[in-house]
Amino acid sequence: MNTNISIIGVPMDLGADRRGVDMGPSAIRYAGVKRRLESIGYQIEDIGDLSVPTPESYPIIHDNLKYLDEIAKVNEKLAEAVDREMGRGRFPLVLGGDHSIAIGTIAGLAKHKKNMGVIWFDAHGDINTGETSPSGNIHGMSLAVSLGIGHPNLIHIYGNQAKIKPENVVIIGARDLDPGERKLIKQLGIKVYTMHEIDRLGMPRVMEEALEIVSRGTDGVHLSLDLDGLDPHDCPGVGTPVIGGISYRESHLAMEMLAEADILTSAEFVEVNPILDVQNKTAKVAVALLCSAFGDKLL
Ligand code: HAR
Ligand code: MN
Ligand code: MN
Ligand code: MN
Repeated sequence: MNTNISIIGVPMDLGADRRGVDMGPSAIRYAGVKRRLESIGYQIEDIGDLSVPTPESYPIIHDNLKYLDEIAKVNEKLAEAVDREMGRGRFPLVLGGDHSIAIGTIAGLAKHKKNMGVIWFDAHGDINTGETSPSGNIHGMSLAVSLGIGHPNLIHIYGNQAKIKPENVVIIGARDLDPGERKLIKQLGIKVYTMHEIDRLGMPRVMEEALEIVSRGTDGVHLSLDLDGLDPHDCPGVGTPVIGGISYRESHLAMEMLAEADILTSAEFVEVNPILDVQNKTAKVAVALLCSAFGDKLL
């Protein structure tokens, strides 16, 4: 594992309805992300937060793609930052912010990784388009956009083609998929481990299979971890909680197995909403998971 990590904060909340995820990067820093990673042997450079416009200062122009132009601009800047840190040989660790920032993270990574594996850990598929989205919130579209599907202003961010391929993606923890998302997932043949598969197979088997899929023939693996993938009992501080999620220990096991496989080349932790949280619990879980993903051992 690359021991030089660059933290990039993205206080983005234009992609989600509920305000508060803009405080996510700050909450995760407060929970000790730098200190904890340093204590297990990593060199951390925190490059700070990108600047993100305030929703109150801009009108919603497209109801089915809210804050399209503003989100596109921030993601362009994020892609540049990720590209730059990768170019410096560092591991980009992006802290959100709502999940629309995956568009920029993945676009930046795609400059360096032509055949990247992606683990999308989430209660949701985030594979809507402006046409299928029930909300118009772009955080529910970022996986589709990265696959080259969606509004031209989004899919053309920092490069023109699809940034990732469907056969290199696995979704883990899904339990709230919209009709249009189900259709697209089937069309593209994306491997999804819903809560049903996690219950039936158990997390060890799910991760063994998932790791095999994302590492087969790929040149790197990106972890896009939405904290709402976990059960709201353990992560109450998320904008769109869905009951019946991955447990605290199951999610740790997933991260530990990922660390053992030693394939991770970038990561982002998103959707932490301190306003809805209880004593920064969700940010603390994010930091604990992050440490497990970076190889922290229990003994
Ligand atoms: N599928 C719904 C939509 O597109 C809700 C998804 C958004 N929630 C998230 N993303 N936190 O994972 O509006
Ligand atoms: Mn416009
Ligand atoms: Mn998400
Ligand atoms: Mn989600």
